[in-house]
Amino acid sequence: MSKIDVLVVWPNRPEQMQMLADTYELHRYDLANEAEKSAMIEAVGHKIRAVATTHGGGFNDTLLAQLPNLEIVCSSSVGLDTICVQACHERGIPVTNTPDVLTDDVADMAMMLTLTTLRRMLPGVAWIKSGNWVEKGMMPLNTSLRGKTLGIVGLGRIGKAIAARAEAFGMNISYFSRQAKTDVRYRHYDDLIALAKDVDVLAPVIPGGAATEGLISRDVLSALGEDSFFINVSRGSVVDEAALVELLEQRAIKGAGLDVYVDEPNVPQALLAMDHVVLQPHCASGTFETRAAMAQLVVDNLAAHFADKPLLTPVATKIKS
Ligand code: 8YV
Repeated sequence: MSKIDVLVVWPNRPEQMQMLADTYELHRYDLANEAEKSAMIEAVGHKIRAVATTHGGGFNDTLLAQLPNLEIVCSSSVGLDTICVQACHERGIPVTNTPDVLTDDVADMAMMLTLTTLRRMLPGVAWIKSGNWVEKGMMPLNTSLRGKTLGIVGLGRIGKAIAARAEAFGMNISYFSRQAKTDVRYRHYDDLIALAKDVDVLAPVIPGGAATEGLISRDVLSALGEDSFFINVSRGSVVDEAALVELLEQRAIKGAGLDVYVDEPNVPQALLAMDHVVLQPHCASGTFETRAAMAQLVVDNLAAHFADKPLLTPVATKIKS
C-alpha cells in the first residue's frame, strides 16, 4: 500500500521527523527553493493529505488553495497567528497545535527575562569582563522583585504559570482581561491603561494576530512609566514596537526583556545597543524536552487522524458572531 503524502512546511525534531518518514511519504517543502516549491505543488499538491508545520513556517490560504485533498494541518506551536485556521475550518480541515507542553518553559523564560532585566544581570557580566569591578569597584545597584507588582495581560495557561512563579519571588499579581476570572484571587483590571499605571512590570501573554495587534499601544506603554519594566514572551505584534523602542531610548520605561519581535528574525537596531534591555531570539519553548514534546504531538495527532481516532489537541472552531 502506498504511503500517505504529507507536506512538511517546516521540519520537526530529528527523532519525530524519522517517525514521520517511517510512516508517511514526506514532501520536503521546507528544503525546496521557490521554483522547486512550485514544481512540488504542481506535481503532488493533489495527493497531499496532511501538512506539518510550526509557527515559524506557518500555513497560508494560498497554499491551502493548492491542496484540494488536504485533511489535516498539524502545527508544532501553541500560537496560530501564522496559520489560516479559519480558512481550514471552513473547508472542514482540522488544525492541531501544542498547548500545555510548552507552558512551563515559556513561563520560565518570562521569569528569566524579569530577573535578568530587573537585576541587571547582563550589565553585571559586562562589569566584570570590562575590568570595571577592579577599576571602579561595585557596579550600580539594581531593582528587587519582592514587593513589586506584575501586571499580566491575558491570564490563560501561560499567564497563570508566570503568575505562580512571580508569586514565589514575592511579587503581587494583577491582570487585565475583559472579564474577571473566578478561579484566581489576583487583582483584575478591565482597563489596560489603569493596569499599566499601577504595575511595576507589564507582561502581555496573549495570542498574536489581528485581534491583538498593537494592543500594548504607545499610551499603555507611556502609562507604565519610568520606574517600570516591560516583558514580552507572547508576540511582537501585540505591542507598538516603535513606541517601545522610543520610550526605552528616552528612559521613559526603565527596561525590557523581550523574546519576540514584530519582524523576526529582524530586531530593531536600536535595541541592540541598549544595556537596559535583555533580548532573546524567540526561544521560550526552545528546550530539547519541550520541542520534543511539541514534535511528538504533531506525530500523535497525525496518527490519531489517520486511525480515525479523536485528535489529541485540536484547535476549536470559532463560532462566528
Ligand atoms: C515557536 C511559539 O515559535 O508555540 C508557539 O506559538 O511561538 C514557539 O513555541 C515554535 O512554533 C517552535 O517551532
